[in-house]
Amino acid sequence: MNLRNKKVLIIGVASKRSIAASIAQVFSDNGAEIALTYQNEKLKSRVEDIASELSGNSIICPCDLAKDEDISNLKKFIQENWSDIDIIIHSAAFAPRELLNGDFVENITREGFQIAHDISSYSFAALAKEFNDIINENGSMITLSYLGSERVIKNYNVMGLAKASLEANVRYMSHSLGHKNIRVNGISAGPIKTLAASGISGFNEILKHVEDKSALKRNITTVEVANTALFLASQSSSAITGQIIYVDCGFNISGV
Ligand code: NAD
Ligand code: 0WE
Repeated sequence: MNLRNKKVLIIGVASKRSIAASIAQVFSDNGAEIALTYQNEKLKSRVEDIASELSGNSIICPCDLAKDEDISNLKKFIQENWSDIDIIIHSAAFAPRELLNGDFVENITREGFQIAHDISSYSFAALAKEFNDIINENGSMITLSYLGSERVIKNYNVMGLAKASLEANVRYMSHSLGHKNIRVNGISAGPIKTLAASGISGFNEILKHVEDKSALKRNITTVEVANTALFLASQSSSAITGQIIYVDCGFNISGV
C-alpha cells in the first residue's frame, strides 16, 4: 500500500514494543512522513531512537494529552513543519493504576473516572477539534480500543467505560468530519505485552485464554495491528468510516 507524500502524526510511542512504534515503522516503510510525540522528558530519548530508525525524515514533538496547551503547541509544530496533515493515529490510554485492579465498584472514584475518560477518550476528539482545519481531504483518523469496552474483563474496570466512550467518539467524529471526506475508525486489538500491559495482574492468563479460545488459536502481533492501520489510512478503505475493526484472531466472536 502506498502512503507516499502522506503526512502522519502518531501519538503513543513509549517503547519499541508500543503499538504506535510498529505503526510508525510500517507506515514509513510504505513511504509516509512521520511525526512522533512523547508524553514526557523521560520518554524523549526512546522516541528519538525510534524516530531515527525510520526511513525518510521524521520529526518529534512533546505532547501530554492532559494539557490543552500541549495539544495546541503540537498543532503549531505540525503547521510550521508540514503546513497540513493527512493521517492522525491516537494510540494512548491511561487510568490510575489502582483502578485497574480488584473490584470495579469498590475502587471507582470520581477523579479516576475523569482521568481515564479524559486521556483515553476526550483526547481523541480534542485532536480532531484542534487539527480539523489542517487535515487534508481523504484524511484518516485512527484510534486503538479493546474488547473491555463491551465485555466485562477482570481488572480492566474503568478503562472499559473509557473505551466504550472512545468507540462512541469514533462514531460521532465520523459524522462531524465525513463532509470533508475525513474518515474515523478504531481498531479493537487483542492483548499484547506492551508497557500498558506491564504489571497488570493476570495478564499472562488473558494471553493464554486467547491462545486457547480464539479462532486462530494464537495471539496477535503489533505488526498485524499496524497493517490494519495501514489499510484504514489508505484509499483501499475509502468507504469505511465510523467502524471498530477487530484485530484479535477472531476471539471476540468465539462462544463455547
Ligand atoms: P504503550 O504503553 O506502549 O502505549 C501507551 C501510550 O499511551 C504510551 O506511549 C504513553 O506515553 C501514552 N499516554 C498515556 N498517557 C498519556 C498522556 N497523558 N499524554 C500522552 N500520551 C499518553 O502500550 P500500547 O499497548 O501500545 O497501547 C496503545 C493503545 O493500544 C492504547 O490505547 C491501548 O489501550 C490500546 N490497546 C492495547 C492493547 C494491549 O493489550 N497492549 C490491546 C488493545 C488496545
Ligand atoms: O488499554 C489497555 C491498558 C491501558 C492502561 C495501562 C495502564 C498501566 C499503567 C491504562 N492505564 C494504565 N495505568 C497505569 O498506571 N489495554 C488494552 C491493555 C490491558 O490492560 C488490562 C488488560 C489489558 C488487555 C488491564 C486489566 C485486564 C486486561
